[in-house]
Amino acid sequence: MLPNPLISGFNPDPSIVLADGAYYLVTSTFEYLPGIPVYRSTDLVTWTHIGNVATRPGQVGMEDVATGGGVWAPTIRYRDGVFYVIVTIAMSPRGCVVFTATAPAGPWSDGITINGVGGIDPDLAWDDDGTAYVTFSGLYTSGEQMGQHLGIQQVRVDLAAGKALEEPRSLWSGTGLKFPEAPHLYRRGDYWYLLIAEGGTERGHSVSVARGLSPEGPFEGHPANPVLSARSTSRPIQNTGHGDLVATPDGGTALVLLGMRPLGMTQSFSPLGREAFITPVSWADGWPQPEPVLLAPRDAVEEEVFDFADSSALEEPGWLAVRTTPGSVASVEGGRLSITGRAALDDAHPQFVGRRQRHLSATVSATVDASGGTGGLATRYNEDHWFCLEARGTVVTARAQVAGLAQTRQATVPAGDVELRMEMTPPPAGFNSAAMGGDRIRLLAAGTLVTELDGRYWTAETCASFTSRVIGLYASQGTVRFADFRYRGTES
Ligand code: 6LW
Repeated sequence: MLPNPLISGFNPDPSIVLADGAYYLVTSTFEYLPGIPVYRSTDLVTWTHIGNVATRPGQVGMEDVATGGGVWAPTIRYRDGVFYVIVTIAMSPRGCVVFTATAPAGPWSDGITINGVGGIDPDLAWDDDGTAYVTFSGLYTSGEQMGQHLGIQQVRVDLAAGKALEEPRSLWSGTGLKFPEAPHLYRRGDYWYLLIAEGGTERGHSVSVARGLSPEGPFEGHPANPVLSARSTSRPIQNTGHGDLVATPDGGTALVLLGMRPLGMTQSFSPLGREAFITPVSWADGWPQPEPVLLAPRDAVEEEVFDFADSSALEEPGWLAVRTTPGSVASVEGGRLSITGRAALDDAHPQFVGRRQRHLSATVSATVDASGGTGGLATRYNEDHWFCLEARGTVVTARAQVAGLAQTRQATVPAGDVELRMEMTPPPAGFNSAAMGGDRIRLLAAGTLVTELDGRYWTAETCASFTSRVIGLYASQGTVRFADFRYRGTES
């Protein structure tokens, strides 16, 4: 059985391609940079984060993008020795962009905008004669219905010139559930298959499929659509949808897709937001049938230690910053990471560098020297939802920010280096009030508990967020120096 989550933490909208015996998987990153992580595997089990598509701010133009805008739902494809990533840079003038690379670890091209694609979730496919099709979720882009869905649409495109060769044609609208989106188009045997998501990315999320004899349709829906959904079930993986099909090493088919791991009872909360999962697919009467998505956690303890002895530490591809690159927020020198603060964590441009929380049980710590400024360790969803341990001289303040309102607790610590630590664990099982909440969060300074939090306030549901938890280091004023950033996570 393949592990699930396949790639844990902030990794929504997965898209996958098999090229020369290796799998490459990309996910959405919204307002974070670098954008679009590229994960590589040869067996679908062990994955390495080999690089990112958008490593230069100019590729995505997101300096002032709205929270939740930015990089939405990339599709990765491979043709004639070239990797293609097509993606919507939402709420940005860049629109629908195609990036190319010959090496998937990068560097990737500056990207070319494809004019004439009015919507989100673009897919790229080629007919035998080389005609390139962009199939996407059509949206009204102006007027009173702006933002409403128009169903799945398609245009033939000239990739080199960056333009649609026709007005969008409507292909299919799914079964009538809300938000038909996330289309992917494939050829298999005599048929072209159009796989989509519908029902919205929340608990109603579903996968539906249609087929036709031409990439342009007409498409006929599967009689038993949606072919996959976890809605109204007690499965531990919910929100399953937004999938991409791929051939498995044993000659079968699998679907990679997004899902969530809600904690709690009937109302439930997902600290890690939308993660990447996988499920086997069988074929019957020429239709794909994905199996329900089952939990199969990896049992290893994963540990990462950054002592910042290596001045290139921030080039490791898992570091993230908000609307800018990690290297423009922090610098590594003399065994320390330094951040000079200009803004608080509720600013759209915080001086923050962090990494994905990837396990429901995780401990993250850092040693902080706040003799020259104010800063510390923070976990963020967005500007309005974060918590932190903020050091300033010998005072450590725990701040919990929800919907823009803050609660604080203070502790006094000895002068000099202080260890700040966050511990997250799932709630206890059982029929009690603790089991109804989110994960348990303990915030410690110099080994002493400063406060405990109910993690439900930093979940995809409560934050109404497309993103997930990112944990890291920040400064809001002066220069704060950090050593020894540690992440330790386990699912057991
Ligand atoms: C994405 C849409 C969706 O574009 O959420 O789950 C949007 N699906 O397909 C943002 O990730």
